[in-house]
Order: sequence, then structure tokens, then C-alpha cells
Amino acid sequence: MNEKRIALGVLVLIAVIGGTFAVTRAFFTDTETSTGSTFTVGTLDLDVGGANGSNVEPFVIENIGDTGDIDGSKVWTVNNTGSLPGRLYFKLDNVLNYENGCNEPEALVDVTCLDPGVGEGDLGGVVTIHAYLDGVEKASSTLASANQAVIGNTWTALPAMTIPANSSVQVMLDWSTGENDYGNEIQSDSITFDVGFDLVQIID
Ligand SMILES: [Ca+2]
Ligand SMILES: [Ca+2]
Ligand SMILES: [Ca+2]
Repeated sequence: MNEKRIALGVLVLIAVIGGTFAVTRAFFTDTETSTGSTFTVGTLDLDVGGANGSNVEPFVIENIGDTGDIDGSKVWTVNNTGSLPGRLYFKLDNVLNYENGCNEPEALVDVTCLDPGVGEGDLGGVVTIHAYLDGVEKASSTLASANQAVIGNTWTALPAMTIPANSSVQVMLDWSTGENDYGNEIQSDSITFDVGFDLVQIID
């Protein structure tokens, strides 16, 4: 069994400005098909966003102040470049909510105000995310740190999402919060998290 890791990007949401950096992970699993004297080893390969190898993909979420809404999305094309079908797993990891200190109006409503204040931030609790496979919603959660396993657990509990050999699917993650869903408690707060993709050989 070979294992290969692909770094793609971490998602950073800040109340005003954010950036993204997600980490993808691929497991490659060999298979042996023995037919008579023939011995064949297939391949299972995961390629996310056209990046097979290490890639950091930061981006900025901006102009949020214009509407009062925080929203955005990211789409990954997930390619199975190998010769075997694989089951796709998707999850969030390392969901960290940072406080980044409290200004005066924030301090009136927020009593946990350290800087950076890992785990004290309040933004994730008011941001809802949805995960989609080929345009169909599969899982949703908030970005509260305590909920980081929800997306992965929901995804895994669904019927296997298979990528045939030499095929691709699209995975999308969107996030949003409404203008009435938060107050001064999220000022300067930020979130970082990793996005993980696993492709595991389907054993018949
Ligand atoms: Ca706080
Ligand atoms: Ca806060
Ligand atoms: Ca803050």
C-alpha cells in the first residue's frame, strides 16, 4: 500500500476578509488481479483541482461589508487518474475559530477576547456550510469547532460515492451567514480549516 499526500489549500474566513488554504489527502492502494499466470497491479490515484502533488491555493473573500452577508464557495474537480474505481471520502479537519481580540463594541457582548484566542472566536457558530457532489447537496454543518466531524460523518454514512477509473467528479463547498444571523460578537473573528479528500479502492 502506498500513501501519497496532496496539499491543496486551508480555508480562512474572516469577518471582513478571508483566504483559503485546503489540504487534500490521497491514499493509493494497490490491487492484485491474478488470472492464470498473469499478474496485474492496478493503480488508484487522486488528483484534486488539477494539482497532483503539492499545491497551496490561497484566495480572498472580499466585499462582504457591502451586503452584510458572508458567503462564498469553492469547487474542486476530483479526478481518479488511476485504473481502479475508488470511493470518495470528504471531510473537514482542524476547524479553528480565532478571536483576534475584541474591540469596544465586541467586548460588550463577548466575554472571551484573547488574541489570537484559539477556540474563543464566534464566527464559525454563525456560518453554515454545505457540501455538494456533482451539484447535489450531501452534507451540511456550521463551522463551530465542535461540529468539525459532522460533514465527514454525514458523507461517510451515505451510500458510497464512487469515482470510476479515469473519471472525475465535482465537489463544492459553500458557506454563508445572513445579515441578521450575527452581531458585534464576530468582529475580527476568523476561521481556518482543512478540507480532506480520500479516495479508497473499492474491494469487490
Ligand atoms: Ca469570543
Ligand atoms: Ca468574538
Ligand atoms: Ca474578535
